[in-house]
Amino acid sequence: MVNAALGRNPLQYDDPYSEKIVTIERFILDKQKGYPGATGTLTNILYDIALASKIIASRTTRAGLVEILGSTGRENVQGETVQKLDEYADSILFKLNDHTGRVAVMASEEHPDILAIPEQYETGPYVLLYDPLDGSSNIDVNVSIGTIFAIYRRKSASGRGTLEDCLQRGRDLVAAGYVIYGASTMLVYSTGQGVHGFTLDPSVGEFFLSHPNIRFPAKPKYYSTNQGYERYWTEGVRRYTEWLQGRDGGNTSFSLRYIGSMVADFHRNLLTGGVFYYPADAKDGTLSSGKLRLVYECAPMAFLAEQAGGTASDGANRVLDLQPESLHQRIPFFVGNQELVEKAEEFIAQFG
Ligand code: AHM
Ligand code: MG
Repeated sequence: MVNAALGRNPLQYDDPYSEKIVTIERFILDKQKGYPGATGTLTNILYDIALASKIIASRTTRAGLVEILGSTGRENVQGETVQKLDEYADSILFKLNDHTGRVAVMASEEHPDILAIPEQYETGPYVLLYDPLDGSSNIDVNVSIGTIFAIYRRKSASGRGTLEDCLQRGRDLVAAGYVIYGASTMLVYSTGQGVHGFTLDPSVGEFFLSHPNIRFPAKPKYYSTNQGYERYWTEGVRRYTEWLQGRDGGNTSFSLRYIGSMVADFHRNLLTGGVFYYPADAKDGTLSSGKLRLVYECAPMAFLAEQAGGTASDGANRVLDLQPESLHQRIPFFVGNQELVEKAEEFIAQFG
């Protein structure tokens, strides 16, 4: 039916997919056409991650109903209690990618060392790193959680992949993304051609393109941080926070939103504009490097941020330029609208 006032069909929008329903498979294949010579290997890894996230989503949405909820009583390499849903997500991601011949090696936030491809399977050209369930302290209280993934080309020539394959700079990422298990499940990813979001229709088990070409809005609204730790922060981070609140006499005034699941905090800020930070703190007496892991959490989110017109910093350096020294290395992390991240760097450079 034509909308007389607009003179056009009300279902027509300006994006190129307005007249068709685009599944994630179709979209990834369309994007692959932009890379002549592409073999489809990366495309298939992305399919497998989308499939893994559907399986994980089906469990997370039933978390209160099945035996899966609760702690296993064991601790992971960070000394945190591992919950069963973390283990489930971890094993699904591994099992969907270990036998395909597309991946040389994997690494997961839940394991201290790299995850070798089993001997009976062939290896492939890519490296897959993931945080299977980020924000896992929120599982038991029905708050959004997420999966983060990062894909690199292998550096080693052949055979089983190595630790060096896993310790690459974020600027060499081939693809990265996250899945948010929230009111709906969304997969957001980039292969370096912008950031695109897909929403899962659970009734048909399919992701549909819902957010093409996501960009940070020009006027950011939120800052997100665990302000309960303010007394452990450095002078620069405290003053930066006062600036965000307009308490330093300036005219800025951002609202505070903090979920405690980085994927969910990042996702909200990506859609509404804002900055997320988990800075260095002295909770344990000496100044730490923060909480978030460069390889599993910060580098992939930094890649997405830059692809969406934002940026990410450790307070002094571009995150995508950092060379990881170990798999579980933590860094202070500031990510979001470029001007807000740069402002944090200014305060830290001036006050420490
Ligand atoms: P996790 O990977 O063990 O879940 O930890 C990472 C999470 C982030 O999602 C979140 O931003 C942060 O931990 C919250 O930490 P805190 O409770 O100290 O604010
Ligand atoms: Mg995590």
